[in-house]
Amino acid sequence: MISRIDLRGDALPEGADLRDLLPRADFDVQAALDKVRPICEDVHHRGTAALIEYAEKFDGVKLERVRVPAEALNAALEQLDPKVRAALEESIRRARIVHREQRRSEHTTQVVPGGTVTERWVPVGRVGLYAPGGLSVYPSSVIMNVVPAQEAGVESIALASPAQKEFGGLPHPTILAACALLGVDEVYAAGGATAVAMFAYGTDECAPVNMVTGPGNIWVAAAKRYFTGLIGIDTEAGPTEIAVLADATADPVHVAADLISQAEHDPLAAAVLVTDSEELADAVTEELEPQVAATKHSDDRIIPALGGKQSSIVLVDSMEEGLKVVDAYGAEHLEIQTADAAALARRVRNAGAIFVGPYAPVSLGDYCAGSNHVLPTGGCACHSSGLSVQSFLRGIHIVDYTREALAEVAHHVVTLAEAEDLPAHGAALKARFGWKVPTE
Ligand code: HSO
Ligand code: ZN
Repeated sequence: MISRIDLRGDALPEGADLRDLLPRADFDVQAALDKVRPICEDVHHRGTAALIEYAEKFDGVKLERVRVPAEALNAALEQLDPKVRAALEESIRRARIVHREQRRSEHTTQVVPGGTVTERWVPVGRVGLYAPGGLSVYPSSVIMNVVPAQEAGVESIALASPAQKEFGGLPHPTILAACALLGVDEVYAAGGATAVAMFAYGTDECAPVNMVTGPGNIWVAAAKRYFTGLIGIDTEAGPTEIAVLADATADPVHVAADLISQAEHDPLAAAVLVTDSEELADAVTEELEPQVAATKHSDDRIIPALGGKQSSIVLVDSMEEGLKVVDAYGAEHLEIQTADAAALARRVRNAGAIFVGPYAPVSLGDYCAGSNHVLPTGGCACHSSGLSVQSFLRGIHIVDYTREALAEVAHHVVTLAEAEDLPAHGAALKARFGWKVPTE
């Protein structure tokens, strides 16, 4: 069901050579761009009419309009199962606790007497958040997008999720209920690339946004790439990934359950176990069989995900080597189930989020840890972070110098301007001092 890669014996290769030995899904966003480009441009030119046509083509439903009426949001909240409501509320409460702490305050640095640089943090004005609704429907992703945007102070928040045929062309009612719980009232029934195009270009119903965030399929990732530069985006999200770094002390029942938990998302999802214990590898392989057989999405998603080239059990000589492997892999989610899990976790450099010890499964982070579950995939954890308040803030430098402070440094500015053959830059300084460079 799951392949093995044996890296024991020889010394591990470094950097890209090591990365090339590790499993990863083919996720060719560049190729998807060619299909997405005409769709985005069609939405640009025909707006709502194009969105309605694409909803019919891709979601099989004929919409009257794309904007979800307020009554539908209220009705979804009223009809929400009280147990689900309580769980969503707890998820929101915990996410707020963590994300509120991420707010940044203004900071002024005195560079020299009379010369200061202040960094002011200003929220993005208007954002478009995306909640998928294809293979699965994730109201939890509504929370993970909306809470950091709200805590950052974003004033205008819109959310899109695909139209669902069985709900009369509205997004899934639990998505709508989550929006209502969070106080988001601008919601659109739009999916995939068409939703990103609606946000980027705007339509008669939806004002254009400054930034789009949220997970999605390859079409969403391609559309985000297409609009990079015109609008801000978070990282491009690919199929979900779990890596587990485990030693002989790990419980194979837990490890198998956690690998399966993320394989459940998508046939392209990746589940990787890195271990120095062949006994654990064998026990996990054995344990996967009954657990996969007993769960709901085994045939359509879990078996293809675990059996795909993106998933594997990687055997290493030691936990030191295991650490190198997980760093080279840069998992979206990394669980550490070892004797010294907390100490090892502090040494990891590349991961979207790290889950420490036997009682922090990824599923906890997906819903109720307080952490964010919109995380970098595909190795992007080596340069990007998950969604946070910081994603929705811009730092603006405010430069304030007195005449004396400027005079003190003017000759250096003029020298650098001349070295770059930009004499007018220097002249902007000289003009303030009778066209002479003040000497030290
Ligand atoms: N594990 C997914 C998020 C999610 N899980 C939503 C359940 N619902 C990507 O981090
Ligand atoms: Zn998940």
